[in-house]
Amino acid sequence: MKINGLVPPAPPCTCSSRATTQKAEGERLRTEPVMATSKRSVALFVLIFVAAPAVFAVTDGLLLNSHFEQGPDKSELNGTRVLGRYSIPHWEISGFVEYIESGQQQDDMILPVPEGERAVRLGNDATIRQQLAVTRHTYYSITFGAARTCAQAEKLNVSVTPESGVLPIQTVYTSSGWDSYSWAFKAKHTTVWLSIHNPGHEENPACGPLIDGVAIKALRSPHHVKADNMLRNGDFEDGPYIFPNTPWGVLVPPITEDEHSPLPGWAIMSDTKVVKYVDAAHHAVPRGGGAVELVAGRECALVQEVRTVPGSSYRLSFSVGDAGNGCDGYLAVDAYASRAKLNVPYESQGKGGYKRVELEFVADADLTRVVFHSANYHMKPDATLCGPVVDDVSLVPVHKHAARRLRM
Ligand SMILES: [Ca+2]
Repeated sequence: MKINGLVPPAPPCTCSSRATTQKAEGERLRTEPVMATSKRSVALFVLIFVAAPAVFAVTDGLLLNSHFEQGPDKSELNGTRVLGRYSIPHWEISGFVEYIESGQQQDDMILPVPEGERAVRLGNDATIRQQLAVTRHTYYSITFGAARTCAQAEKLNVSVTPESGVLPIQTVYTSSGWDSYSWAFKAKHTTVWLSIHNPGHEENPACGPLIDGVAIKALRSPHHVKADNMLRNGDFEDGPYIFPNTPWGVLVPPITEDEHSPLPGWAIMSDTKVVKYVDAAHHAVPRGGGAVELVAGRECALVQEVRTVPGSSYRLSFSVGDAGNGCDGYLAVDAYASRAKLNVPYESQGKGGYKRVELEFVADADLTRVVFHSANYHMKPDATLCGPVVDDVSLVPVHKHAARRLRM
């Protein structure tokens, strides 16, 4: 369903967005999945292989040459610019694409490519794309690493025909300058092109974001519900792929269609800000493997709409905590359901922990919107945005037998 309109009015952001050119922390994954092999005859396979670029059969994980470690021949480069459409193995490019290695400079700025690594930069109207073999009608999330370079309001257009989404990447959420972004689609065909395109038109045609690392993960249907919870994916156990060696989670950008959300069931309401999906491997997560960190104050809300019976009572329960990532201080989450509102203060030491809270309300419509946002803006000591964590959200009907008996 499409969720229209925004939640409570948000004040302008008083925080500062920033781009840095420091080295990325941690090592990046270098393993590559095995290319698909056809079960048909070798001759047929060779014929297909020669006629078209290899189609990558999707399993959860990295795409082929996802970190661009295999680069173009020197003869296919003019400086850093990649000349040929097929010069980068397993990718097809168009427009002003640069092949960037660590240590390369632009003017007086060192591009934030980690030591020993390689990445591509998408200049004006540049596109990289790879063909994927997927399962029809299945939902998938895409995760990719991006770093903003010179332009202020950089955006990326991610598409799998016929769906596309424009992801704002102007705010930087890590001290390394690299963020992981997610996007989702439902496969309409068995073979699809995944494209990442910079729609920008800067004066300097080379100005544009760096891309490094592209992965895919099949998602559970956004319509899946458990017997004991009216909300879908209330425990956030289903979410986008997280690179095993990135300790900073994955950003989920604004998405008003919960049908195509990297967090199945949930919409992200904002103009340009995001929520962060965090995993138990790198964060303190209240329960299970995943949770959501509300990193953008009141400028971004996590929303789900659920069918309710007007006049009936419901109980919304959820956990509020911190991700154990140094985000300390007086955090708070504002929760809304129907006309009820609850402000949940949480004093964070930045080391992990959470508390359970409940909000009872009477539905006043047949669709009730459940909304969470951080009540304030917070920053970690490294000046990156952070906030409270929400997890384990449950909505159940409350049967008021006593009240009914009184009325009889
Ligand atoms: Ca969870």
